[in-house]
Amino acid sequence: MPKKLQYFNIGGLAEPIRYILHYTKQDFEDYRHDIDTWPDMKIKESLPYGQFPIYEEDGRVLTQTLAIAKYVARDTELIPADAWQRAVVESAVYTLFDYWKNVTPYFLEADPVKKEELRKKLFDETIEYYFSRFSKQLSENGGYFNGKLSWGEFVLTGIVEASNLFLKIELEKQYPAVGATVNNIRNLPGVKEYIAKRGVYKLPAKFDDKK
Ligand SMILES: N[C@@H](CCC(=O)N[C@@H](CS)C(=O)NCC(=O)O)C(=O)O
Repeated sequence: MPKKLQYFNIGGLAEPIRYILHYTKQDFEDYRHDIDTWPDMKIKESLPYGQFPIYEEDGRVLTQTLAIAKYVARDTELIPADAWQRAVVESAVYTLFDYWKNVTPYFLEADPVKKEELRKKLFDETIEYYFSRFSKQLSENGGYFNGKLSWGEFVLTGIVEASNLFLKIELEKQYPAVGATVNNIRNLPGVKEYIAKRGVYKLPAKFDDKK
């Protein structure tokens, strides 16, 4: 049974999974739903928890970005052999998602006053809080979370790219150590060719408040 990843026609949370699948040379169906016409309630109600990404293999369905990313990286050098090192990478990806949980309420907020409050906190505090720390950890560990390429740097790259797209910023420029790691991932064999083929993502119109 072929592997299938379902998400929207943007990078978002699926992109680190796509990167890992391409880097590790796994064939999969990269099924993309149109984000502009979402929600399709029939499809949404058919999903285990109503959201993407979902990953299917052998008739089984897996939800949650981090569970999927770790699963598709299994049996490769992207999962550290040592239990402590595995935990350090997991700690990094959970922290990346702690950061990301501050971003989604901002771009989903429709009320301009509430949105402005969220924007201020995000841009004045949250980004710097997390990214100064990610930068430090990467700088102290040779450009990786724990001294060696792992699935954690793929997740970092996806979260940085999604932040750039949805917040209209360039985190790589603000945080050069993060930029160096992201650049490294984007140039890995398999990932590089995939990026060249898929082109540049555009911010979906419904999330563009023209600011
Ligand atoms: N914790 C979940 C979050 C999934 C999630 O937020 N998915 C969003 C896209 S990034 C979604 O499907 N949104 C559409 C909806 O909720 O209808 C994960 O990491 O997979």
